[in-house]
Amino acid sequence: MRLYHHPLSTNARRAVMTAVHLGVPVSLVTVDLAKGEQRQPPFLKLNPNHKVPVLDDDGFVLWESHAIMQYLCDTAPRQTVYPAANRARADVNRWLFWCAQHFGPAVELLNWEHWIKELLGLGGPDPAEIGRGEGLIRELAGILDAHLAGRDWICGDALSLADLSIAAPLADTERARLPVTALGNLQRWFARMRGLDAWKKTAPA
Ligand SMILES: N[C@@H](CCC(=O)N[C@@H](CS)C(=O)NCC(=O)O)C(=O)O
Repeated sequence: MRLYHHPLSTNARRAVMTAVHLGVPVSLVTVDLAKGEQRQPPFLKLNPNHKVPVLDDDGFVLWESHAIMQYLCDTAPRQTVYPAANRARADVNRWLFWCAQHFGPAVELLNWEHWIKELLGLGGPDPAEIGRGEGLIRELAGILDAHLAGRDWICGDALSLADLSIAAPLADTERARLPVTALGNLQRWFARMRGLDAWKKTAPA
């Protein structure tokens, strides 16, 4: 399997972390986002949305990081991070959708305003957008922090795709200046995530 990624893409990192955690062998292919390789015809044929990650499993091409995480689990019969039981799986799915729909995009907004925009020569930060992003993160990270009170993991009593998904964008805490550092439950859980092999092995060089 080939997994197209970029080392600084936390959307790609959640898919790469899943592969590493499961021990599913993937060859990583770096897409040079700064040079716009994702908008060139060869990559657009794989993903018309011009985004990483993309998985190519012997010609079966899959985009969207959460779909890739779930697919990787389905190829690993003894995996434990995506439970089979209906309610346990629904609980994990709930957090994956929460991350895809709410948390991830709010982090992306602050990444964009604080450094990506400038890197691409598209101007400086917009204070109104920063205020909006910070408001979203305060609310969402507050919900996660409250949920993590007295828990080691987001779902049940073991690591799941929910943890891998939501930890990934937190790698940008400093660069995106996420207002999360005072949230004790969240920080304790995030320290646990940073201790995982899958986290350490996927850290950008
Ligand atoms: N919802 C997508 C988001 C992917 C995404 O936004 N990828 C970014 C990097 S973090 C990207 O490739 N951006 C390049 C572009 O939009 O041109 C997923 O979860 O896979």
